[in-house]
Amino acid sequence: MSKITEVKELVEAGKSKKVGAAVQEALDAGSQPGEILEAMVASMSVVGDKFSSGEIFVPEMLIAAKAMSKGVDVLRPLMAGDSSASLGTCVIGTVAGDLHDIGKNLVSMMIESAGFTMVDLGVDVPAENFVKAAKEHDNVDLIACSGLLTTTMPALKEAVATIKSSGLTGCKVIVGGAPVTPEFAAEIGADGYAPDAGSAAVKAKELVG
Ligand code: B1M
Repeated sequence: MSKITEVKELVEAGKSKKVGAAVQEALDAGSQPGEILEAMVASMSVVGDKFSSGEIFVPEMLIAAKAMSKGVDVLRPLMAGDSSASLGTCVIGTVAGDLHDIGKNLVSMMIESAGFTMVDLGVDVPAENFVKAAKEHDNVDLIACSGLLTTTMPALKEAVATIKSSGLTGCKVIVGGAPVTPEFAAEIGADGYAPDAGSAAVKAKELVG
């Protein structure tokens, strides 16, 4: 079995204690960090499909998510790009009612590696907390809101509306997450949308540059 396949299977099985070492072995065997990350993201899709079909339940999803986070911890230092550029500060969080953070963490890592200082508010972030954080920190030019559930899309809308009516002039808002489309992002008044972590970093630079 290739090392990447092993990582994929360990994440799917939620083997948190073994994933870090397997990721390191895959790297040592010559796999690229991006390749390993892609394999782990694919594992989470398998986990999601198994949940949808009733084969597994919430605890198994949670355990798999923890395992993926362990793998990401090993990759994080290798994915950090040239952060010598200072593009300002970005406040990021997953919107109210939503506990999914793996995608948000990847987006945060990529925006940081593009040259931003990140203020990560975590998950289940009330709309007004994005504004509060943006006012409390210096040079916040960007707020990034993640949402993974169709049921929390209204919370994304509320977050954007609250930020836009807060008097934070010049602060751009980017949104994303699996159920979010470019059309929805435009409809709720976001300045930007990105489908994945890599393009979120590109869009972040575009919006602020
Ligand atoms: Co949940 N969950 N979950 N879950 N979960 C999904 C999202 C789901 C699709 C599974 C399924 O049914 N197939 C489904 C949503 C269905 C829907 O809304 N239509 C679902 C559900 C239903 C639920 C619960 C309601 C289940 C229940 O309780 N009955 C519940 C809700 C809890 C809550 O949030 N209030 C729930 C709970 C959980 C856990 C807590 C157990 C766990 C999350 C743990 C954690 O995050 N620490 C979990 C997990 C792990 C998943 C799946 C399996 C994996 C999510 C993930 O991490 N993917 C997921 C199925 C799936 O995704 N296929 C699922 C990997 C990650 C890298 O991808 O997050 O999409 P993603 O991020 C991508 C892009 O979306 C994008 O870039 C990222 C990287 O490329 N992106 C952005 C994300 N944010 C962005 C922001 C941007 C730009 C791009 O700009 C700001």
